[in-house]
Amino acid sequence: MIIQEVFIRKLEMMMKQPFSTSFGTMQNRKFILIEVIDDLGNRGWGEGVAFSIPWYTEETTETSMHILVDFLIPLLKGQTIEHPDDVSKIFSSIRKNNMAKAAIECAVWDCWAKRRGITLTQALGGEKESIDVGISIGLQQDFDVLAERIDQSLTTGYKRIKVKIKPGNDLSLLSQIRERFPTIPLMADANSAYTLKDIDLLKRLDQFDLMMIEQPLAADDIVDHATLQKKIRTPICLDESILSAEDARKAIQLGSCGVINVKIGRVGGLTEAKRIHDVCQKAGVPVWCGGMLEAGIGRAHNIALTTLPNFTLPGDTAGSSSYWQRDIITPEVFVTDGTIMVPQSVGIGYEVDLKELDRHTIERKQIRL
Ligand code: OSB
Ligand code: MG
Repeated sequence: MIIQEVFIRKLEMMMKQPFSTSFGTMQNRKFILIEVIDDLGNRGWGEGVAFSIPWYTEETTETSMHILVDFLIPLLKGQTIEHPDDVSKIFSSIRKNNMAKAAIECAVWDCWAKRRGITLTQALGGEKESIDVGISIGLQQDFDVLAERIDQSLTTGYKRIKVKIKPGNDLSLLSQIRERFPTIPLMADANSAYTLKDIDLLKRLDQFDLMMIEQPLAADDIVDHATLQKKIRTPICLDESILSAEDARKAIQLGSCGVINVKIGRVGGLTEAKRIHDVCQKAGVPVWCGGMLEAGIGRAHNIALTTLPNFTLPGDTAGSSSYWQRDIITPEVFVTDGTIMVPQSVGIGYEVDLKELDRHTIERKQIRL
């Protein structure tokens, strides 16, 4: 397969509600969509998941655009791609910029699956016909609003509830949740808001029987996490700290975590996400698929990835309607009884709604290779 043409769009989509984490609040989602066309006219889609502000990782929508246009897409010129795994090798001279890499790599995976007439799930070696999912609920102004969101999510059947915590909004928040919902599968994500100085507070989180605590310490740390994990019973789940299968191997070897959150964008694409899955599977460490407030195309890639067997814990792939008035794919992603049916048609398995896409497009580029 040879990629002959790449269309890049920048979209701007307003989320139904703002989403707040320990690092900030997001509502106006600006992101990149990539469409590749191969030598037989097959098409594939990928979504860039970087935010407009570099507070989750150093990438932004604009840096992704720059890296894609000036470096990554030109590297594909004249390359014969036997398998989508080749893409990460072609990009190996470019350091990091994982979200930019993943955007185009995911488009190549979709295109390759369509060329072979198979689903993306089949292309990845996935096994599930449906996936169990959870939901991530951002920080709220007051507890009643949060409780109402949890209630709604339980009614939709979400298999676990993730809440965000930050210093000053942790122990009392979790004890209020546990008072109201004593036995629900619950976890908390700190997005790197603590340090080892907070060890006494972090130890006290054990009383809430959380499924795990996600990324309590620094984004670039696996050493302090190992120290912390020895002192708390709650399993640590690493998110920001894991950028590759090598990172996963080292974190597991050090005892820095009991669980890993895999995000396709954070790790540079589906090939690396699969490798992390495999490393964790061999080590007996369960994984789940994280989210980046994606629109439908990113969501579709997450669903396919989650069909791999070691994705044994419910991830953050909530239904389209949790984020968007109207998603850019048809059908939208629906969650019933906390599960999503894995689509059965070729590639990502959803149609892209071009009318809806055009409505949100604020920039276009076309590159012939
Ligand atoms: O840490 O997983 C995270 C959203 C934005 C940035 C980071 C994170 C999140 C979420 C929400 O937790 C995931 C989602 O619903 O897509
Ligand atoms: Mg997280």
